[in-house]
Amino acid sequence: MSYQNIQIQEQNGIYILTINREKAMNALNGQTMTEIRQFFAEDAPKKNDLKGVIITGAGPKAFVAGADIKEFLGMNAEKGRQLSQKGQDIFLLIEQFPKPVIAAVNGFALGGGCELAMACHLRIATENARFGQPEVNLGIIPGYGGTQRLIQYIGKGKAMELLLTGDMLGAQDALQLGLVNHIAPAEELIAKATSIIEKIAAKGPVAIAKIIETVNAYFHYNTDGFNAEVLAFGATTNTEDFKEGATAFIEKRSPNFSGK
Ligand code: DAK
Repeated sequence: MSYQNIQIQEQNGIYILTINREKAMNALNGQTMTEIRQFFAEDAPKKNDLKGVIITGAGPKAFVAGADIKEFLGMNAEKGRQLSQKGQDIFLLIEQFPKPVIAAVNGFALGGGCELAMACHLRIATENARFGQPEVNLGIIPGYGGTQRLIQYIGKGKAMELLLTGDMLGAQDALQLGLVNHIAPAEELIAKATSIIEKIAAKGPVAIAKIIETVNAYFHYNTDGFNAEVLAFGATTNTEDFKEGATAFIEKRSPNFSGK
């Protein structure tokens, strides 16, 4: 498949997947999600030389600033549930990929972007990286696993605060809380991720795959938490608040939520 919204570059068995929608802050629209699925489900498993994958965003400002808000309008509960499930399934493919996947976070990682980074095995960030789940500002909740994975990385108290306030975490705070593994200057970000993948590639591939599988098993996939998120996300997409939140964003004004 030829890709439109992502770019794949290979160097010595390390594949760099760049989300390539710089003008929209690399927001994840439906096509981009389909291409990410295509890469991890179909294309990458066929590459015998693959040592690992680095996911990053085009340009200097954003890793991924969320799901594409402009595609949200016209959502209903059923459609919301389906899209949430589809997104969770795609991010689960990344989390369970048997070779290391590293997020090279080069700016804003918000909403679906923070969820994408959290689905990767490790995160390396630049100083200007900002992490957050601002869905609450739009009157919805995270739908791609954010309510579950943020707790896994930073604990319930801090996760609850970020999810309820929509506040962002800077790179240093994210490092201190364990959301980020390393901070690197922008010009060394990919080199740092590459050197970690090279180190892992020198180990036994079966052991690497099994470590990924068993560490993930600790968190019990498909437990009620993820399913609860799908149902709750569907419910929030069916509200006046969500329409107002998304419209206000597009019209560049503050939302006026009615609570309906
Ligand atoms: N979607 C679409 N376009 C976006 C975008 C987004 N998430 N983020 C930015 N853009 C666009 C802006 O609209 C703007 O486009 P133009 O107006 O130039 O056409 C362009 O990118 C540049 O953005 P700004 O002008 O706003 O740039 P600034 O540097 O001033 O601000 C920012 C950067 C990242 C702080 C700001 O753009 C921002 O607050 N962006 C939105 C952050 C956000 O709320 N992200 C979405 C979180 S909600 C779902 C499952 C999951 C989700 C949704 C649905 N389903 C199952 C249906 C997840 C939802 C989210 O991710």
